[in-house]
Formats: sequence, C-alpha cells, structure tokens
Amino acid sequence: MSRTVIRGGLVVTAAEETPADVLIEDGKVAALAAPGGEWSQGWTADRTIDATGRYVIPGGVDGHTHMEMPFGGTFASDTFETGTRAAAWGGTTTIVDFAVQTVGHALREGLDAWHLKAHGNCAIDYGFHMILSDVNESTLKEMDLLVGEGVTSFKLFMAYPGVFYSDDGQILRAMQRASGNGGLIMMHAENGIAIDVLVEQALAEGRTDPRYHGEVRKALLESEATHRAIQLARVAGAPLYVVHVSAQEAVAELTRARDLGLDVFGETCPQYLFLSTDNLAEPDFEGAKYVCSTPLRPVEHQAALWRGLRTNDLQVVSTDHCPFCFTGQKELGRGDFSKIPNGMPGVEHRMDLLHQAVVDGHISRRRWIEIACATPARMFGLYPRKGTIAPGADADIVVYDPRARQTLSAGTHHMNVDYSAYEGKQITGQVETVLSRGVPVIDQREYTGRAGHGQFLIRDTCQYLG
Ligand code: DUC
Ligand code: ZN
Ligand code: ZN
Repeated sequence: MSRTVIRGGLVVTAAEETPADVLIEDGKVAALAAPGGEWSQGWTADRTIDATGRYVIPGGVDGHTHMEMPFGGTFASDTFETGTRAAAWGGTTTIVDFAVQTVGHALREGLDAWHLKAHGNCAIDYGFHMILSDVNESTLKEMDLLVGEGVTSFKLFMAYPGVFYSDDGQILRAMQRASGNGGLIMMHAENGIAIDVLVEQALAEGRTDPRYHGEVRKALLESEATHRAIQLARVAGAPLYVVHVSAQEAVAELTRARDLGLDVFGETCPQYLFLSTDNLAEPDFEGAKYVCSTPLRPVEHQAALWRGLRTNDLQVVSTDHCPFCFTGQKELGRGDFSKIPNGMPGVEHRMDLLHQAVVDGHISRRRWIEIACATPARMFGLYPRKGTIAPGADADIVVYDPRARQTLSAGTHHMNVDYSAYEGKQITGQVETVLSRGVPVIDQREYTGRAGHGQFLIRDTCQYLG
C-alpha cells in the first residue's frame, strides 16, 4: 500500500477551512486530522509533503474544455496530451471535454472518436459531455445509452446555423428526453439566426475587424436565447445549465428563473470576468486573440457576473478552453471577423485567476473552491469522488502557495498556443504540488506526470438538483 501525508497546511473545501494533516492511501483520501496531533503523528508514509503556510485544496474540476476540437476550418491547438498537462500545471485535475456529433452521423461515432483522441494521452482524469448537432429520433434514443455509459450531459447550440444549430423543436425534444433519462442539457444560448443577419450586414458595410465580432453578437441576443431556453426547459420539465454566460442581461434571466425556484444553472468563464471588449478592439488584428462566443462584453458586465457568482445565480466557473494560435489560425479571419476561429486558451489559469479574485475581494476562499471544484463535480455527477477533500475521495489535491507571485505569459505557460490572453498579468498565488489520485503530476513546480495516467470518468447524473 502506498501512503502519502500532507502536513501543516490549511485545508480549504467548499464547506470549511481547517488546519489539518491529510493521509492518502492508495490514491484515496484516508483521513484528516488535527495538525501535529497524536493521531496524525502516528501516521507513517512513503512520502511526506510539508504544506506549512500553504493551502491544501481539491484539484480543480474544469467542466468545459475543447481539446482538438474541429472548428472554423481548423482544430483547437491543444491535444488531450498538451491540454491536460497544462491543466495539471494550473492545479486542475479533472476536465470534462465535449465530444462532437457530426451532422448525419451517430452520437456513438462522435463519442468513439473522442475516446480515441483521449485514451492513453491524458495526464489527469477526464469525462465527456456530448454535443448534439443533429437531434432526431435515432439520436434521441442514443442519449439514453450515453447516460448509461457515464456521458450524462448534452450540449445544444442556439447559435451557429448550419454547423451545430438546433431549432426550438429539436431543443424541446432533447429536453424532454433528458427529463426522462436524467441527462443535463447544457445550452449555448445566443440567437444565431439573428446574429448571422447582423454578421452579413456588418461585412457588407466593410466592418470586418475583430471588434465587430463582439458588436454583432449582441447581449440582447444572448439574453433572448437564455430566456427562450429557460421557457423550453420549463415546458419539458428538465433542468438547464447555460454555458459561458457573459451578458448582465443573461444573468438577469437566470436570476429570475432561480427566484421562481427552477433548476436553472449558469456558468461563466475567467475571460468574461477579467477581459472585455477593450481587448477585442486591440489594433493590428490583435483583437482576434479574444474572439470567442459568447463574446467578451463591455467592462460594466463584469460586476454583474461577480455578483452572480456571489449570490449563486451563477454556480460554476469553467474555461471553455478552445485555443487557436494567432499565427496561422486566428489569422484565417484577417479581413473577415466571421472567419476567425472562435475560442480562447485558459485551462491553465482558471484556479490562479480565481485565487486572484479572492485576493481582490470578489469572492471568499471557500467560494473559490465551490465554483471551481465542488459545484462542477456535483453538477456533472463526480461528487464526492472529485471536488472535495474527504475520506473516500480521490486524492486529487493541490498544495497552493497563496503568497507566491507570478506573471502570466505565453513565454512561460504550458498550453500549446502562441499567445496568452493574460500576457503580463500579475497574480498572487501559485500551484506548488499537484496529486492526481495520490500520484504527483506536479512536484514542487516540476512536471512529473505522464500521458496515460488520466482515466476516463464514468459520471453519475447531475447531483445539484433541487
Ligand atoms: N464558443 C467558442 O468560443 N469556441 C468553441 C465553441 C463555442 O461555443
Ligand atoms: Zn458554446
Ligand atoms: Zn465551449
């Protein structure tokens, strides 16, 4: 039996903060005990980690990534190997990535393809959601099978007509199916039909720079779609999880639904909390680095997102990690913003940026762990195996130095992308050591993981209802 003890740290979970020693046996948390007390002094171990002056926190759970995603005529630049290694560097020990159904093909084909991409390549554990691009009788039946295999959530798009788009009837049918089989519908809520009209008009008028990507994808078209998705979910009697919420008007729709007691949930991402349309307007096509959908919003929207996170009208912060290199990928859209591949890198920086939010006073330490670890684990059926530090949980643990200082930069990050969306940003706090099921993957800021350590996670249905 292998045993590790982490001594002297402040254990922070969503529920509490306690100075405690942590005993790990065979990849699982075995016990927590008062630091230096008689009981924990008696623990023998193969390895002791000194966490004095450090936080001992659950590994991050990033519920929204797109490794190797085909999009906009190219592929997201992180593979499962490079992307999960970068995640580990940033203290994330679980990702839930989106397997993609191609129109005209079975869900099974898409899911198999994602298993092939990920299997043997991941440094940390991973699960899958399924993107439904084509809701029909046969894919509706397949949803039931996938829920049985631990793929318990399904993303639908109200945007991207001709690619991933589902109409209201398809959405309603998928929601009805999910209400019967326990699946969770995740919604990309933007009115893509209206957006495409505005895109065409902008391009015809010569408005081709990256900043127009933000202008045509209007906040009102996000809130309209959010409202419609909520009503459809009510009609179907299904819970709803709205991904990458960026507009304050969309937060208001979620708040209203939650005030009615509905099982409606919202996720936002660090880019919406820390970046804005000012970035999209950067000159010399640099704004392309920040093109993602939903788009970045004017800086005033950030306050509504932080408030939503504090009031639990927003429950989760994921990254929507979908990186494209500036050279050769983002550049596909020079002279036509609609050809810029949509997506931003971020899987490595979520835990640090949210710790910075603790330092800045936006959220508490426990709320940091709740929105980044515990709630995504519950939302996606992984709790308490992931998302907490408690006897029986997987020993996915981060030793975090809250006083270290770092500067985010493409020169030092580990994601396979040639720019940083946060170039030069100073952060207080840094990951020191990361265990995945008790195995060090980052050890005192050295990478000690290996491709293939990460295992596929068969997920339960949503544990956050009611
Ligand atoms: N939004 C992005 O920015 N990228 C991938 C897909 C999406 O919905
Ligand atoms: Zn989306
Ligand atoms: Zn996404």
